[in-house]
Amino acid sequence: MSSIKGPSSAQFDGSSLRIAIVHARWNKTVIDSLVAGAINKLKACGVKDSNIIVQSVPGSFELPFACSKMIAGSYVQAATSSRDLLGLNFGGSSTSLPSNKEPSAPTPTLVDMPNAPFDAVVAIGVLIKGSTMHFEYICDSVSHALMRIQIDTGVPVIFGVLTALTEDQALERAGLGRGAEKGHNHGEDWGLAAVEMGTQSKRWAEGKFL
Ligand code: DLZ
Repeated sequence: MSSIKGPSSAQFDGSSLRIAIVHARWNKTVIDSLVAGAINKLKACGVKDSNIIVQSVPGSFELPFACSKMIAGSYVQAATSSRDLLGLNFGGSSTSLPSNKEPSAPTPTLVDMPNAPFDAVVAIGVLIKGSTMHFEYICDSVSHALMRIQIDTGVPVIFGVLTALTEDQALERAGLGRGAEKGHNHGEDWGLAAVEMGTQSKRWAEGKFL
């Protein structure tokens, strides 16, 4: 009998979204497949290559810190870009304007800002239980921290952390199962979730509830 698990499908247009992926490097084979799955679905939803930013950290424990810094950094990048587009950046100073230049009218929404803040971040890690309590501590702290970051920043953080009891469990959840059944690549679901949450959070923030 086929499984009833998983989300029902919904189609969202990602062409105006900027999405970050931050992944751990522990358990690389599984990570690579999950990251590829997420990127494939982002692109299938129309997210532009140039709007998919991928960064890595050593292990899953570093994911929350990286998400937090990257979200904050994307606002700095966006502010810098909009100053540049408005012609307000001259030689690194945004306060001193050359005498022959009038400041442009502040119309950043009319231009295509190359470095907009991230609409969603996908945090990808693979934790595989060992013989100590290390696994439990990291699973617990990372999941709580990622939840806190999305609530505190208002930017959706997709929980792409596998918490597997065995290597086989991890492989199967990345579509790399060793048996006849390869399993399903959960990275694909995370890419779709990023586009949905990025789109919806923008709409909800504008008071649009269709
Ligand atoms: C140390 C460690 C261990 C034992 N296992 C994993 C793992 O299965 N998955 C993972 O992403 N990271 C692991 N790490 C590394 C920690 O997440 C972290 O990078 C280090 O403790 C340094 O802070």
